[in-house]
Amino acid sequence: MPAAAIRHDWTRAEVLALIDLPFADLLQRAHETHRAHHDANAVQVSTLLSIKTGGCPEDCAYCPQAARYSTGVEAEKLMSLDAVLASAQQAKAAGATRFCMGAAWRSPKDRDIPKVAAMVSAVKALGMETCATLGMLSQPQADALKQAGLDYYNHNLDSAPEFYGEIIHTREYQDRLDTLGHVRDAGLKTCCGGIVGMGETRAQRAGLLHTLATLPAHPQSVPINRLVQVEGTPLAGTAPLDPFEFVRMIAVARILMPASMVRLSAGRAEMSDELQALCFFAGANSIFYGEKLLTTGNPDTERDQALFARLGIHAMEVEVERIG
Ligand code: SAM
Ligand code: DTB
Ligand code: SF4
Repeated sequence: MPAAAIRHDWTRAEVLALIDLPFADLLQRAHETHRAHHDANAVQVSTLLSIKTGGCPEDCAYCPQAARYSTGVEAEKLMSLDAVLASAQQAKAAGATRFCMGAAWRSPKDRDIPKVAAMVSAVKALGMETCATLGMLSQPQADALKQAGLDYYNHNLDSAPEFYGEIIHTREYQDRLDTLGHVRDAGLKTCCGGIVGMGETRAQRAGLLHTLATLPAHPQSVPINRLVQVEGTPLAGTAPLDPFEFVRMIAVARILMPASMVRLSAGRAEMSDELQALCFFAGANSIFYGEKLLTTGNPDTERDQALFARLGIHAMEVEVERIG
């Protein structure tokens, strides 16, 4: 099947119609799209490291790192360059090709940028792709990180615009769109997605996907996180999402943004192997690999290696660029 044209003009109604399809119809369409654009048996493998943990001034209702919630996460200082480098070397030895450094900041201070830039350059020198997620960025900050060798910047929209206000009050949706603009203008690749399972409706999940798919450029990487419920956060105790709704989310992301990497992101530790296999079939082709996400657990590397072997999946060497 020839690869269909990549569209940026999806309507909300079209996205809703897709997410509402009978499950088998949706999966068939998603899988066909996946095969037209990707090796269906290759999965990109990234490792996350929290370079600055906890003590965050924001109030994101899902997040264990917000200072205002009692979650047991202690605030720490920015890690040393040596410690970050040692962790990246370990991730590379375990098979990761991309290293993503996360900081619990609302936005970095200008004086933090040279420190993170040094980490980026050192990780890049190992031959790994680099990614950072540090909160809101100004244009000069984005430019400086690009200069240091940063490949990707992760900044999520998190939810549909109309649901966002129920989850976060300390930062506007527009602030996120502005940062994404700075990231694109710096020539960085964008990693942008959201979280599901926060009590949103299916229509609101479609709203998030519609917003992502109608950005000026599709994010090269689209992380779909399933809420990891952490005791002490306002969202602890939220009714768990039907796993098939999660698969629908992956499938519609794949159809709307056919050339992007769709990441089966947070929440895998609580997923069965069968659910993950369904997500890969529906078009997920990227994961976080390694025992920890930022502060919460991820499947251990042996479990992931065994799952890949059972499914005949191989780790992608280096991501192929296909998106303009
Ligand atoms: N502080 C920066 C920011 O918020 O932009 C960067 C790090 S922040 C932890 C990155 C993303 O992790 C959030 O946007 C959210 O999508 C995801 N995240 C945080 N806590 C989560 C949780 N409990 N479950 C699922 N995803 C989560
Ligand atoms: C993303 O979309 N998910 C990752 C990464 N980007 C930074 C973070 C998941 C965090 C899960 C909760 C935690 O471990 O603290
Ligand atoms: Fe802070 Fe990021 Fe957590 Fe929000 S998601 S509380 S900004 S670390």
